[in-house]
Amino acid sequence: MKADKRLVSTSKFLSLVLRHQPDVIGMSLDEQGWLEIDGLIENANTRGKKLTLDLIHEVVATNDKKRFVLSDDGLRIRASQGHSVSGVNLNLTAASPPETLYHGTVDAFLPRIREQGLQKRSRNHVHLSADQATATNVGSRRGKPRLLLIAAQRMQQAGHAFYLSENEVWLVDSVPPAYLTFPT
Ligand code: HQG
Repeated sequence: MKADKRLVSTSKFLSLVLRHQPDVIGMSLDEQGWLEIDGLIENANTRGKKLTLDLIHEVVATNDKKRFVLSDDGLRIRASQGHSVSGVNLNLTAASPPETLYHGTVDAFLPRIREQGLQKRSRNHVHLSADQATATNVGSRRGKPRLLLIAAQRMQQAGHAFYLSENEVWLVDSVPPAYLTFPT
């Protein structure tokens, strides 16, 4: 397999295990979302997914969105955000957002978002971006991207907590419709 394909495939596998389904390799995350790397490699290899320490280090270092981090002692790995596994607490501290944040979505979801605001759906948070380009890319995963503006400071002043993940994704519990500006 070409090097980049191998890295993308490993990143997707690590996203699956570290965000969504650690049980695919018979493991579970600790309360802060960490997994022992030795066990991860052993259990992945037992189940036919080739994984080495070098490969993990290469993915962590080169990943386009810096999705994964190693613990200070290098023995554990976790995803910086994007979890759907319940009970994971990343211990993020609340942060002050810029005046406006962005969310990329698609037309099909707009009627419900107008009614309900942004909901976290299967993940543990709603994901927002500080720049339009990133949010547009997120939306384009599903079709023609539609950009929503979030009045983030106004929302925070009204008591909603904002968190910034280690890889600079803004996380909130939900965004009520009153703080959203929709595309015309
Ligand atoms: C939509 C990727 C109907 C929402 C990206 C989105 C991101 C609603 C979808 C990260 C809704 C959820 C997260 C409502 C929200 N009714 N639809 N009330 N509220 N939605 O994948 O933000 O590459 O869970 O617009 O880059 O798309 O995996 O969230 O379309 O950072 O690292 O429901 O995933 O990161 O989809 O993407 P997702 P997202 P990675």
